[in-house]
Amino acid sequence: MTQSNLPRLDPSKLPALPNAVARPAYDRAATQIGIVHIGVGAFHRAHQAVYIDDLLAAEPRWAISGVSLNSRDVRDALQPQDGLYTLALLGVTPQLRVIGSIREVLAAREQGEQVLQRLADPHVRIVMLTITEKGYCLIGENLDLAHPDIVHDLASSQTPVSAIGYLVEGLRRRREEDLAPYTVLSCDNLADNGGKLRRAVLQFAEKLDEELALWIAGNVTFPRSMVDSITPATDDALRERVDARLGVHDAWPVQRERYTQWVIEDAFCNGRPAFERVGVTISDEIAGYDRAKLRLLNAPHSALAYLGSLLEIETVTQAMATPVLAQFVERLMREAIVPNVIAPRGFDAQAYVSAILERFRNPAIQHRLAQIAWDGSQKIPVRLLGTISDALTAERSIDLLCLPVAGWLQFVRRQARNGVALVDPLDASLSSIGRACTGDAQADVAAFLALDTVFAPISGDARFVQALQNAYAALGDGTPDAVSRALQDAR
Ligand code: CS2
Repeated sequence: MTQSNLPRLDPSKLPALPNAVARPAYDRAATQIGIVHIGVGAFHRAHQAVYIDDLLAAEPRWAISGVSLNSRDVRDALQPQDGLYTLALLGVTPQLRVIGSIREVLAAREQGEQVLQRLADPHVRIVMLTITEKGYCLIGENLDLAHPDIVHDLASSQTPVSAIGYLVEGLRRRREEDLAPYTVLSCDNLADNGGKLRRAVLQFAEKLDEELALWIAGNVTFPRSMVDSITPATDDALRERVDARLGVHDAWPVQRERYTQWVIEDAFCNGRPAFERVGVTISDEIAGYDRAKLRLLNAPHSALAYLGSLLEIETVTQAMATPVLAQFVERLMREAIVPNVIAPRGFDAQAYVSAILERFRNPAIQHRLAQIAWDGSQKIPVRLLGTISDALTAERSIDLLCLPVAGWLQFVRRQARNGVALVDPLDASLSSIGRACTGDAQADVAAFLALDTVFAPISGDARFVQALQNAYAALGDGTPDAVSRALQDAR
C-alpha cells in the first residue's frame, strides 16, 4: 500500500471534490440498510454496490451492510471513510465516481455477533454473496461435510465462520423471532449459483435442526443470478491516480471496465428494489445466461491465464496481442464452445464472442493473468469440464477444449518445479502432484485425474483421458516454444 500525506476521503470531503468526479446523488444519511452483502471485495464494490448506488435516490431503504468473512482489511480501509470509496471506470480517460451505497463494513472474525444481529434485522430483506467458488464449501453438487469450516459451524452453529453457517444462523434467529426470512442472492460465477447455495444451506440446516430446514425450504428463496464486469485487482497505479485526481486519499479504490451486466431470476421472498430501473435484467432464462458467460467468457479467460502464463505473458491485453494465443482462443470459443452453449432466447452467440474478444483486447485494462489463474481447482470444473462433458455426450470433438485443461496441469507443474505456491484451496495436493510429475503424459495426467473434487464426473471417460493426455503431451515440458507449437498445431 502507498503512504499518503493527503487528508482522507470521508463524507465531509464530497462537496469539494473536482466536478468531473461523480458522487452519491442522494442523502446518504436518509438511507437505511436493507441488504447484507457477504464478501465485500473488489468485485462487489465494482458491481452490485454500484447498481445499488444508482438505486438509492429512488429507493433509500436498500443500502448495504458489507461483511468480510476472513479479513479486516476492507473494514479497516473503509470505516474511516464512512464506507465511501472510488470506482474507476477504465477507458482512454478513466472516469471516477465515489460510491456511497455501503453504509457499514463488518469484519466477521471480530464482529460476528454484529453480523448476526444485522442478519436478524427486520429491515434487512436481501442477503447477497460474492464469496467465490470456494466459499460454497461444495464437493461436487453437495455440501462438503468434512470441510473444516462446516465441521466447525455444525459444532458451534451460533458462532459460525462460513457463509453457510452465517446464513443458517441468521435464518434461525429470524424464525425464532417470528420475522420474515431474507432472500439469499448468490452473485458468484457458478452455474446454477442459487440452486447450489440452496442445497448447501438446506443440507447444513438438516444436520442441525430438521424443522428449521423445512422452514427454510418452504419460505426462503435463492434466486440465481449472472454477474459480469472485468475487475482487475487494485494496484498502486490506481491508488496514485485516484488520490491525484481526488485531492484526498482513498485507502481502497476499485476499478473495472465500463461494460457491466447483471441478470437476476425474479424469486424474492421478502420484496426487492426495482432493479430494472438501473439496468439489471430480470429473467426466467438465467441458466442460459449463466452458462453462456461461464463458458464463453470465463473459460477463455482461464485458457488465456494458464497458456499465457506458460508463454510468460503478464496481462490479458498482452495475451490478446500474441497472435498464436489470440487465434487459438477465438477458435476455442467459436468452434468448440459455441456449439455446446444452449443460449437464451434471441441470444447471438457469435456476436457475444466478438464482444468478449473486444473486451479482452481493451488496452485501458491491465488485467493480470496471475489473478485469473487463482483457484484453478474451483474454476476449471465450472468453466471447462461441463462443456467437455456436454461435447462428449453429443459426440463432438473435445481436442481444443482439452488444451486449456492441460495448460492448467502444466502451469501447476511449472509452479511446483519453481517452488511457487499456488493460490488455490487445493494447493497442497496440487503442488505435491506437480512436484512428482516427470513429463510422462500418461502418468502425470492420471495423477491429476485422481483429484475427484475436480475431475470426478468425467475422469472415467476414456475419450477424455486420451484427449487430455494428447493435449498434455503436445504442450511438452510447458516451455514457451512448446506451447506456441501446440497452439499452432491445435486441431
Ligand atoms: C475472471 C473473472 O478472475 C477470473 O477468474 O475470469 O473474474 C472475470 O473477469 C469476471 O467473471 C468477468 O465478469
